[in-house]
Amino acid sequence: MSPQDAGHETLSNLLHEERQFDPPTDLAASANVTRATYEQAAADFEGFWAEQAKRLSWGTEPTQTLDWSGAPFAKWYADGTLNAAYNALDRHVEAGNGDRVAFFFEGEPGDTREITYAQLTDEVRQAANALLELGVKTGDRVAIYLPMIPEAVVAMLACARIGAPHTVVFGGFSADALASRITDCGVEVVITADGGYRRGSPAALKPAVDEALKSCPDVRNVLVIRRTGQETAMTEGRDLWWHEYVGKQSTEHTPETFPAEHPLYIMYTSGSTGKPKGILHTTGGYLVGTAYTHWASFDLKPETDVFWTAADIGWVTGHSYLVYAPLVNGATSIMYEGTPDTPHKGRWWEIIEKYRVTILYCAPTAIRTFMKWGSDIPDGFDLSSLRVLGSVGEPINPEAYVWYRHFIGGDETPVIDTWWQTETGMHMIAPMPGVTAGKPGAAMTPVPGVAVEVVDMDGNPVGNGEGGYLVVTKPWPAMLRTIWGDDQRYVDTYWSRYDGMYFAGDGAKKDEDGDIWLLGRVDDVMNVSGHRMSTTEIESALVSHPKVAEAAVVGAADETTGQAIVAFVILRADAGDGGPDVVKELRDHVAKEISPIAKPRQIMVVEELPKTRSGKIMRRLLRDIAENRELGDVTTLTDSSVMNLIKENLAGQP
Ligand code: 6R9
Repeated sequence: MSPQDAGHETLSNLLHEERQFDPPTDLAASANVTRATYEQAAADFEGFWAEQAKRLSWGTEPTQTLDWSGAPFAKWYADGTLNAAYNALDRHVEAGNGDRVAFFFEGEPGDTREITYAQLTDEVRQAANALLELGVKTGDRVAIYLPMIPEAVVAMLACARIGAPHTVVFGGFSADALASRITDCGVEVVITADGGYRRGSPAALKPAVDEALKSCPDVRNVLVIRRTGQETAMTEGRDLWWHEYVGKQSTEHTPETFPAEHPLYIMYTSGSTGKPKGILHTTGGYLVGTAYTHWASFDLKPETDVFWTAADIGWVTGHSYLVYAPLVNGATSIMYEGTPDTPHKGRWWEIIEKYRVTILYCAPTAIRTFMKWGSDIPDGFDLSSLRVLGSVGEPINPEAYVWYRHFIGGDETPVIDTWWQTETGMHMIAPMPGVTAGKPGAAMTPVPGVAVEVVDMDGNPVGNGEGGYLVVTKPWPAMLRTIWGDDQRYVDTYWSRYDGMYFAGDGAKKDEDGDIWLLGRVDDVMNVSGHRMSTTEIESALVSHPKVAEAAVVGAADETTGQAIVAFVILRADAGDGGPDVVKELRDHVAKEISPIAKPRQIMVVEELPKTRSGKIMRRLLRDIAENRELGDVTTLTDSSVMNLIKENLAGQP
C-alpha cells in the first residue's frame, strides 16, 4: 500500500477523529500497569510514590515522601541518600547481570559496539577517577558537548557518580550557545570530542569549544574524546585526550551516597523570551519518576525488551529515556549516532531488524519524514519484533499516528503519545499500553500518580471539547526544582499564573470522554477575526491531505483580521511541485476539514522547515518570514542554513 492509500478516506484531522484502538489482548494480559494501578495511585497519592521509590537502591531509605511545605519548592524523599550511577550500573553487576548488554551502539559509518553493564560500570569508574584527579568536587558543574557516542553516557554517569551536576549541550548548537550555558552555570571542566559523524562525513566539534572558551576564562580543562580522528588543535595545559587520561585510570571507585535532593543535572531550554532557562533536576525524585514511567508507559520487561529512544542526549528525552531510566531499570538499549538517511533511508528499520528492537520511541517529525519518503522503505524490513511505539516532542497528528501504527507497528502495536517537558523530567500524560484504548492524536490520560487538569483563564476546569490551559495540580517526583540561579523566574514562569498549580504553557482540550488533546504552545494560538485557533489543529488538517508531508502554521500580523494564518508545507515525494493548483486545493481542504475561517491566507511550499534539537518547528522564525522581517536568533536550530534555503525557495513563489 502506498502512503496515499493508507486509508485516506478514513483519515481526518483531530477535530473529528473518532477511531480508537484497544490494547492488544496478549499485552493487556501481562501488562505492568493495570486499572488497579490507577486505583492505587488515586487512593493514596503519597503511598503510591513511596512504593515507587523501591525501584531504587538507597544508601539510607527515605522515610518521607513529599515535603511541600516550602511550595513551590518541592523536596521528594528528602531524608534518603543514594548514588545515581550506582543505581544505573553497579547494582546490576552485583545482582549478576553484568553480562547483560546496556547498549548496542551503531555509529553512523557502520562501526558497532556492544557494551555490557559490567563494561559500562568500569568505564564510568575510570571517568569518575579522572574527573576527581582534575579536581572536580561534589557540586561542581561539568559541561558535556558530544555527539551520540557511548562516551556521552559514560561522561554523564561519571559526573553523577561523584555528585557533579552535568549540563549537556546539544552537539549541534553553536559556540555562542555553548559559551552562554558554560557561563550561566559556572562550568570549569568541559567534555567534548574531536567530532562526530553526520550525513556521511565527520563534523568537527572541538573548534566550537575553542571558540566558546575565548569568553569562558574559568574553564580549566577540556577532555577530548577521539571519535573521528580528524586534525584537532589541543591547548597545552588545558586540553587532555580522553583515551590517554581516562584510559590510564583505575576501574576501582567506591560510590559515595548523596542526599536525594542533591542536584543531578541542569538542562537548558529556550524560554519564550530572553535567555535560556537552566532547568535543575535533583537525584532521588528524578530517578524514581523516570524509572517508573519508563516501566509503565512502555510496559518495559527489562529481561527481554530491546528498547530504542531515537533521540539526542542533548534533549531531555535523551537524559530521561536513553540514559537514566533504561539503565536504572536494567534495560538493553540501542544508541544510534547519525541521521536516519545515512547511508540510506532505511537505516532505522535496518537497525530494528538487526537487533530485534521491541520498543521504539521517537518524535512525530521523524515519523512525518518517513511518511514523506514512502512506506515501501520500511516495508522492505522485518519489523515484527516491535510491540510498543512511543511518540514525544509535539502533538502527533492523527495522520502520522495511523501511519506509524500501520506501517511500522503492523497494525498491532499501541502508539504511546507521551506529553511531558524538560521541566517535568518524566512522562505526565500518556495512554498505558495494556489499559488505554488510544485515540489517534490524543495523549489521553495522566499517568497513574500524576494529576493534570485543563482550565480556563480563571483556573476553572473545562471539558466537553472546550480548549484551555494545561496545568499540573499536584507535585510529582521528577519535577524541576528551580531555574538555576533564578528562583524568582521559577516562581514567575510556572507558579504565578494560577494559585497552587503548575502552568505548563501548553493549550489543551478535554473531549466528552475526558481524554486530553494537546493543542500546541499557548504562544502559538492565533487570534483570527476574534476566533482563537490552534496551530496544531490547522497543521493536522493540512497533513491529512494526501499531498502534504509536513506543515507549519503561524499567525502573521494582518490589518483586517488581527492575525492571518500563514502555512508552510512540505509536499510528499510524489505530489508534484506545488504551484497554484495545489495551493488552492490545500486551502479548500482546510476550509472543509475545519471551517472557512481556518483557511490560510497564504500557503508557501518549502523543502525544509526550521527545527530544534527535538524536532520542534521554530514558528518564531517562520513568523519573521511571514511578516517580512529580519530573522531573529537562529542559534538553537539544528541546521541554521535551513532558513536561507527557505528564503531562496520562496523567492520564486507568489
Ligand atoms: C519532552 C519534550 C516540551 C514541550 C511541551 C509541548 C511539547 C512534548 C508532546 C508535546 C504534544 C506531546 N510536547 N511532548 N506536545 N504532545 N506528546 O519535548 O520536552 O523539549 O522541553 O518540550 O513540547 O509543547 O510543552 P521539551
